[in-house]
Amino acid sequence: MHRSYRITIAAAAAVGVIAAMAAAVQAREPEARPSAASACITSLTVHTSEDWSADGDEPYLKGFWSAPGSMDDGSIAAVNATVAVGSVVEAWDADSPDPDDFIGSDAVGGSGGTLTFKGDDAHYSAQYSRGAC
Ligand SMILES: [Ca+2]
Ligand SMILES: [Ca+2]
Ligand SMILES: [Ca+2]
Repeated sequence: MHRSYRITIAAAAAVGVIAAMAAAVQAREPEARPSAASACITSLTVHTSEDWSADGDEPYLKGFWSAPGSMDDGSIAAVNATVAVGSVVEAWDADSPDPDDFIGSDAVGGSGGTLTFKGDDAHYSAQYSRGAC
């Protein structure tokens, strides 16, 4: 009688721990949800520059990122910007004094991938992954 009483206590304690763990998992879920609708643009690559100058282009992603300097063919720059899934990203080459050049736009998908920007005889791409940066 004494032994079975102790086993019951242990079982009740184990159930209590499992219930607490389940509650903790449920409590975390609402925080994880918004990142499912976000993506992280990790890098931008200039495959073919628009400018003919030796330095290459001065790329920017309209509204949230500019290259730290000029980028010639084959250059890769870190971006690390969080964007919403479904948003359309525009890539431009900054020029002065003549107007900036629109290279292209692409939409951010839900599972990561590559944004492709092709126009004005130039070609850029950007890598992105699922979730916020
Ligand atoms: Ca240009
Ligand atoms: Ca330029
Ligand atoms: Ca121009």
